[in-house]
Amino acid sequence: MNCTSLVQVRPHERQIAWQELGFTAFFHFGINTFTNREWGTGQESPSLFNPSRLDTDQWCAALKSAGIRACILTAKHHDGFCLFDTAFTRHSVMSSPFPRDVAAMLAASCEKYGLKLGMYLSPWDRHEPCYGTGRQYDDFFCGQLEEILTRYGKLYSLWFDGACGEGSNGKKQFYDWDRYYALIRRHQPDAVISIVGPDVRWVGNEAGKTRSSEWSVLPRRMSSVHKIAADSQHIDDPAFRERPVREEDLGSREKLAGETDLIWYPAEVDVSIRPGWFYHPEEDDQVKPLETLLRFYETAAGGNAVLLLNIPPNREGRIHEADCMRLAELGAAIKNIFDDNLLEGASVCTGTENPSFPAANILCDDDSYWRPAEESEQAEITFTLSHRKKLTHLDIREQVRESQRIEAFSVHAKTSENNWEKIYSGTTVGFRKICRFAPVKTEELRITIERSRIYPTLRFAGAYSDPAERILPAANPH
Ligand code: FUL
Repeated sequence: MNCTSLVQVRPHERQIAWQELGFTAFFHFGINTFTNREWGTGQESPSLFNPSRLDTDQWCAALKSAGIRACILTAKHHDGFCLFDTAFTRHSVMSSPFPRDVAAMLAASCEKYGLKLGMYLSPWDRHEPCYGTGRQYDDFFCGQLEEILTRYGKLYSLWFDGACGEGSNGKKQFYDWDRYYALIRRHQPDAVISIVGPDVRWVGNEAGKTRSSEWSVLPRRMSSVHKIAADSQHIDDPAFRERPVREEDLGSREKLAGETDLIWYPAEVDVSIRPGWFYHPEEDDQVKPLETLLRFYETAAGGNAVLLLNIPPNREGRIHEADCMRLAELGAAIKNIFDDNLLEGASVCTGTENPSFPAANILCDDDSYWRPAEESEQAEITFTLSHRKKLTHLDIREQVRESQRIEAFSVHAKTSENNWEKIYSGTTVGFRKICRFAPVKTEELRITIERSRIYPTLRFAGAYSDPAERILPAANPH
């Protein structure tokens, strides 16, 4: 496909709304929390589910302290135990010593704290006797899905993972995905369908790694349910989390040259704050360090992806204080870096002005944007700051409503009269690219766009300084 066709591939508004969230959370909570396992067998007794101080407000407050804007609840994991009041099985909270609809409690807390809510409903169900029967199980699953879609207000994401094994009867189910998707579109047209779905792609690992070139324009076959299932996790193997990302180049111009059918398919980075997805008391001292989490944020939310950070509630039904402390530290670190945009008050020059898309738009954090007057793959944008400042970060964003176009860019800072130093070079930008570089003092900053599809766009640029001048652990080894 040529570039003219590539840039015709553009996001749906529901994908833009999802990507704008940037930093989101997962809550893995359920019977596994009480059995200390990652995957339940489906044979667990609901009597085990007994959180002593369950407090979904506390979960939401912890997220808010980190600047997280949405969360996804494991309404049902592979063991089939439901955290919600379902009419389709007795294997739920309603048969437990804590007979309350946890999904409803979380929905109320999200409303109170201004967080968006999404749901994880595992199609793989190791408890349900009709699993593996085809139509009968699809009816059962759609019944539960419809409950989820109609009772908890507006949802932003329905999250389906690719794990698909045998049921308690030894049978495997072939899911009627098209039927599930149609139900979601009917009840929640603004929600994205993630991972085994057409709207949001799994980045390919559970280790918090984003590709250095993360493309959102990809071959449609990437979203085929067969391909997703074949590529996803089938075994509960901790080594899996460290497996290298499959295929580094998914969407370069060269890679897409022979393709005929493309879609907008942005990446999500799901990773846990602890080693496991569910809470295990022995992992209380293994909450990831601040620097690691900050790197996840900068390389995922700032790498044309969305960060989905898992924070598992404990057996009390609360977020453990170690995780709470780390989340508050992370929120403070992000604020300290990104709250003060040092390009405010700067002037911006792009050579020939385009009156319909002026350069000044780059300084406004809204939907307006800049594009060059001519159809040129290259461009130079120079910012003159009000005075000399120390910088450690540049945040740049394309107007993805015009597709993803930038393929290579570099950043230079004027460090003295006649001396421009290269401080960063990168490839893709997309929705948001955070560039971190060694501290530099400068009054002038230049972004050189070296290659793009037809012409580049820029919706926003901001420059920042990390007061702590942290050195983050290595990112993107691939
Ligand atoms: C995987 C599941 O098997 C894990 O238990 C976890 O829910 C993760 C987010 O998705 O495929």
